[in-house]
Amino acid sequence: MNIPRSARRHLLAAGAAAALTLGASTLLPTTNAMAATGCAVTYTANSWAGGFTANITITNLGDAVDGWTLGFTFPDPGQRVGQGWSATYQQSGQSVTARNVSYNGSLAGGGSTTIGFNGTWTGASNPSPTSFTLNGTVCTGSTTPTTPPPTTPPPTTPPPTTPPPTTPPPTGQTPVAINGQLRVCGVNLCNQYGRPIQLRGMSTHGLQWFPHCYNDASLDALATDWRSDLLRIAMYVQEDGYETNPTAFTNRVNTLVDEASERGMYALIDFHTLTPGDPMYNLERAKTFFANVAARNADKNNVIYEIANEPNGVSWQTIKNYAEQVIPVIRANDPDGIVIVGTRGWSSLGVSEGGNATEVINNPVNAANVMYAFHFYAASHRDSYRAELERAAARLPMFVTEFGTVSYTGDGGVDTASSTAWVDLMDRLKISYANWTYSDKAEGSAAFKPGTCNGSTYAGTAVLTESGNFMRNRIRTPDNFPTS
Ligand code: IDC
Repeated sequence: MNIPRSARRHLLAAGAAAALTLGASTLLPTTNAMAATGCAVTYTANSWAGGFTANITITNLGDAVDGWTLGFTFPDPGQRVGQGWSATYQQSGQSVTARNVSYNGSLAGGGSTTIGFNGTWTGASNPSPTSFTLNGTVCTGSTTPTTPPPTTPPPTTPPPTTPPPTTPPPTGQTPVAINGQLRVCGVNLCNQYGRPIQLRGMSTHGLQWFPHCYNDASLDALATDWRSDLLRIAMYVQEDGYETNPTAFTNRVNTLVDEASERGMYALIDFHTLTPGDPMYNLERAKTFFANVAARNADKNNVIYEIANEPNGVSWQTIKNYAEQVIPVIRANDPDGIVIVGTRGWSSLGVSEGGNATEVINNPVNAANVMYAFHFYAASHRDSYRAELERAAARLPMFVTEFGTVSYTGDGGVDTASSTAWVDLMDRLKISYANWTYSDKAEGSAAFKPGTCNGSTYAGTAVLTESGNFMRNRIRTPDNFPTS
């Protein structure tokens, strides 16, 4: 995709410290008028003809606030805020206000939050706003005249993304070099020649727990020894994941996308929601996250977006509503990236909650280039699940974004007979898959023996568990991708 784009970044910093020196015996005032205030704002816009996506990072340089309103003015009358995320927007003329939503209203001193919106513009250019206020305090530096505004972000405010790599795209016989930009055609995943393909690969474990398992040596082994087509990047949202540090987790995901790209593998970005099972709980986080990763990786041809790992305890209609709000954010930034939507009952097409695929077949997501996730654990899910996947795959584009050779707990012994039946089925139907997990956790589903990630050897079979051996044998079977 070649979106004409221009990126602008402005940093505006200021402090309006209500300086009051109080003696030790003075009663401390409790009114807000006495609070120190100040703010720094970075505004980044990716623009194309008539449209743009803006990301705004707000840093509170004053005392903690509970509830905030950001104000700014568009320089051009033709600029309009459209769909926003992580804030509630109002526009009157050229003036815009953005108010916090429930989860980001409390900003500690030094704390920051990122919000964003998709907008439109009609003038000769799309200039960025140059002045911002936070709860009425101007963020322009006017109250600190002796200190010129910094021209680079202070260390406490890292930019929301790392810059795209300058490494040239891979050439030769890697999966990405052969297949290029993928798209959904009918119920299939098709390559740049419009021919159905199957991608076979591995999923990371939670990035918050096993960061040391994803390094140059392990990813080299995945690409060249396992001959994997795909790396699924499992970014938990809860359980000490994304919600604890959105900037750090976003950067970590983007770095792993680059690592997969350098090795010619597809990168499947997994927004790993699990508990709570209602994806709407994370809607604003999803919009913020996907706006960022889609804009950052828009020019790549190997990125696939998985927007909700395993919805559970919610209706298909709720999942569909979520998807129809997140997909436009991705498409505004990366128009041709495939999006995979989780299904009811831990991505079982509803089967694990007593349903079946009919609810999706009769009421599909209203967007193009979309696939549906199916997950299974071979020791827990057998014939009835296989039958439903096969039935669904005749009507819907299916992608097994996660499965285990063991029980649904992620632990226990490998069920070789059931795992073989499953992988044979996926091969026959050309259903792409990622196996849980490329990690050394002491549990049956992990591919590596415990302690492997403390060393430097990942290739070969000496470091593998029974599950790892099984999966390596299946994944490294030659791909036979069509080339015309
Ligand atoms: C499991 C991990 C386990 C971890 C747990 C935390 O294997 O080490 O303690 O998550 O929530 C899924 C989920 C996936 C689970 C996996 C196994 O997508 O996060 O991983 N599983 O239980 N769905 C079905 C099974």
